Amino acid sequence: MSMLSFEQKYRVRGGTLLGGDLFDFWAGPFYVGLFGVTTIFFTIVGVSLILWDASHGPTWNVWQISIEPPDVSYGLGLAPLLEGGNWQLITICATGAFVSWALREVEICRKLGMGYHVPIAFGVAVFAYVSLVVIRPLFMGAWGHGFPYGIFTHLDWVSNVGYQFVNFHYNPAHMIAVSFFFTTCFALGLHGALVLSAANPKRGEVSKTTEHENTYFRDIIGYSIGPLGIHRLGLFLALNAGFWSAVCIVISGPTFLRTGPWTTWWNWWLEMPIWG
Ligand code: 07D
Ligand code: 07D
Ligand code: U10
Repeated sequence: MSMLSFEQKYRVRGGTLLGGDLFDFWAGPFYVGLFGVTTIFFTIVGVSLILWDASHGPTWNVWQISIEPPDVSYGLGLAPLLEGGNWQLITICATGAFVSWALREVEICRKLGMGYHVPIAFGVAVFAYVSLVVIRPLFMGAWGHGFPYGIFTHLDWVSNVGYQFVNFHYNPAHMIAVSFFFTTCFALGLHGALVLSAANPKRGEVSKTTEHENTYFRDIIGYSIGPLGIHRLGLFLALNAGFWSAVCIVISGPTFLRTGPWTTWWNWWLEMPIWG
């Protein structure tokens, strides 16, 4: 079957969430859709604002360009464009583009009659971003608590915020998130290695299947989670990594949560009445 007729089979009308047939077509390999148009719109406006802000100096060095959020003294109000107002508009564009992208993913799932797993997974990444630049700043009463949009300056922000809590490693949700990230890598390493070792043997050798994969893990640890199970586990691990990241930063700072330096947070253990 030629690639073109193969693709025709999947290029079905309908499944859109909004706008009916409007934009229900493909441009080359890309499905467009209303949310493709809104993605492109927010991306063009957002990138133009970054370039316009950068054009006011001090540098065109891509590693050093940085769009700073407003000073905390502006609270939750609007700031002048070159004093953080651009950061506010770029944040709206970025959120608009990410949400549009997720909705375009949903429309493609509906066209193909597939589950919504991919948009849900991307939704967790968007949630982590929104937790950094919307939810936490709202809880803390100032947009100035968002991170600056620059390659190196956003690293400075992570380090500075980390040290504001003395040792960010003591944040229990950060511990959970880090452990999920490590476990995700571990699981993907095992899965990639196992599938390649069975399905992609040396020239001339017969390719093995799922039964060999199952048997390998039964032989070594007495249990195999199975070919579908490993993908469920992978998704679970990865989504939790993103989710607990969002939690770990949202609980760092808002005063009503009373989470001071993370090092002293653990005093609850020492202060338990059971020690006498
Ligand atoms: C490989 C998929 C492709 C995506 C890529 C990123 C841009 C930015 C913008 C010039 C895995 C494309 C980059 C569009 C260009 C301008 C203004 C995904 C893959 C290749 N970070 N971060 C990076 C973002 C945050 C942190 C690299 C984005 C938080 C640390 C890249 C966001 C915190 C380190 C980047 C974001 C944080 C990085 C590689 C948004 C906590 C590094 C990313 C929208 C999460 C690493 C110089 C990568 C590095 C790095 C992008 C948010 C921490 C520039 C878009 C505030 C500690 N981050 N980051 O491979 O080398 O992701 O930095 O939230 O060490 Mg970051
Ligand atoms: C936010 C990215 C969302 C991206 C989106 C898509 C485009 C399009 C286009 C390519 C969440 C963007 C797409 C722009 C691109 C094209 C075409 C992902 C996001 C929507 N930490 N720490 C984390 C570790 C320390 C600190 C998370 C490890 C220090 C702070 C993770 C270590 C201190 C914050 C993590 C370590 C410190 C974090 C990041 C080790 C500093 C956060 C992952 C080994 C002194 C951040 C929500 C993440 C967070 C975060 C890991 C060390 C501070 C769990 C492994 C002790 C302040 N750290 N950290 O969140 O939770 O991804 O953010 O030392 O804010 Mg940490
Ligand atoms: C997985 C898997 C599996 C596979 C897989 C994969 C997971 C089962 C079967 C997939 C994995 C891989 C391929 C591995 C590599 C992937 C990574 C390492 C992840 C990181 C990925 C990247 C870094 C690549 C990123 C690339 C991107 C995001 C593509 C960029 C493309 C675009 C920006 C275009 C998007 C298209 C849109 C939005 C809609 C269509 C639009 C156009 C074509 C542009 C023209 C616009 C129009 C026609 C609309 C009109 C627009 C208007 C009117 C707006 C105008 C507005 C103005 C203001 C002017 O598990 O195994 O194997 O493969």
